[in-house]
Amino acid sequence: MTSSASPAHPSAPTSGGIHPLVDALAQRIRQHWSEFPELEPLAIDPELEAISGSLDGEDLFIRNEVHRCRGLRKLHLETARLGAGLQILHCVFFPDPRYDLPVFGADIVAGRGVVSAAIVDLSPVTERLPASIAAALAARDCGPFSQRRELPAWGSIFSPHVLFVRPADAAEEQAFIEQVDGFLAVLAEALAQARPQAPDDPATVIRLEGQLRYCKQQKQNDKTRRVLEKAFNPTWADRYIEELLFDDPVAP
Ligand code: BLA
Repeated sequence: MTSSASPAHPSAPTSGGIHPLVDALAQRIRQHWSEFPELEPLAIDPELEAISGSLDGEDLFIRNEVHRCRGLRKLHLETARLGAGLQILHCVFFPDPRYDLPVFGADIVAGRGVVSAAIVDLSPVTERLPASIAAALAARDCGPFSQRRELPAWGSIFSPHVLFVRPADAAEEQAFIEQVDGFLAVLAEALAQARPQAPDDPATVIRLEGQLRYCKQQKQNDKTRRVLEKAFNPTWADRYIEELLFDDPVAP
């Protein structure tokens, strides 16, 4: 193993060398969740909250923020620098299955100052998105992006409205932030309207299964696992993916 990782103080630096898109998008996401109903922090293992070390002489850190709110069982934002200049923003909001809400997901991967992947979606946990959400997403402006990317096979979990691009310049990076903003505004509106169903309602059970499928598919992304294995080690990567990134949802 070429890396060393040790828990750091939660105020450990998170901006030294971070890509401005990662920083700006993280700020925009925090701004949105601060207005979500009944937002509260979730407890997180201090060993996973802030991780810092070095890899091949480069700084390595991960910062994790985890909350819940009415309608969403887990809001997770990770910002990371994982060696070789690789910078990541990973964000998933998992719905409380009692509510008819989709999964919000956004991911940015930047290497040596160039963003290779920027993706955002509201992903269905049933056969299709709730009609009002689908209509709001269909009505939005799809942005100026010059380089759209093909989804991998496991990406069948995403909605028809998923945006997956390689932003070509600073203007397209800014446009990506505005796109994420648009998806979050649609989610915020759905959250404001949403009412819970019973934990044993068949619709709740179906949504729980849909969320489990979302996690299973995400875990097929070998690129995530490979990066974490290289920065830390396979056992640690496995625990991180299974316990924090895509832990199986439990019945409400
Ligand atoms: C791709 N994800 C990638 C890549 C890396 C990571 C290195 C390849 C970059 C590229 O194709 O240009 C790594 N992503 C990570 C790591 C974490 C992470 C280490 O989030 C976290 C610690 N991935 C997600 C989520 C989505 C997602 C929530 O975690 C979408 C909502 C998507 N990442 C995603 C997709 C690809 C990707 C679709 C492209 C995969 C491919 O082309 O095969």
